[in-house]
Amino acid sequence: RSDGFAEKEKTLAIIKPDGLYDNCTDKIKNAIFDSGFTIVKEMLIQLDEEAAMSFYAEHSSRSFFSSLVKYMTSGPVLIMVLEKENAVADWRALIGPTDASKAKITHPNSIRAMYGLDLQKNCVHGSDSPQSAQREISFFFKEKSSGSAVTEHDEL
Ligand code: RTP
Ligand code: MG
Repeated sequence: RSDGFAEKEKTLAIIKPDGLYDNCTDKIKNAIFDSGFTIVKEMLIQLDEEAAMSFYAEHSSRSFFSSLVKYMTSGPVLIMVLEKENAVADWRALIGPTDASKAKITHPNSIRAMYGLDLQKNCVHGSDSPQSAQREISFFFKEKSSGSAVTEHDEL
């Protein structure tokens, strides 16, 4: 754009059960704000098996799928919509590689390195493309009239 206003983009972030359980929420949120994101929506929920399976449907044939569903339903998760210019790629860069134990060596300042544990318990999720971001945001924040994949929730 020539008028000096950058186009904003939205992405979906989740603080996973291990991130909430270990009280890393405030530190993760500080990293989010320090990197220039705005949290435009936020919702604390307990995923049921059906919602977790549906959210991660792309991985349904993978060997780790049932373990992933068990992990994501093991406690509450904090769903957030983040907004800034280049939000999708920038959030992925900030969280670091999937395997938190490797991230501790290769990307020590990333969120997964600092607050995650291993390949599964990596404390946060980030949409992997603008298309995924759109799909994932509407998965959790559909208009009430059309019904959401997640029915009961309290918006914070
Ligand atoms: P996410 O979708 O949660 O942001 O993570 P990601 O893109 O970095 O990684 P992805 O391949 O989409 O995997 C989704 C989540 O599944 C768990 N996982 N376990 N081999 C394993 O045991 C394994 N691989 C992946 C992780 O929790 C990962 O974030
Ligand atoms: Mg992924």
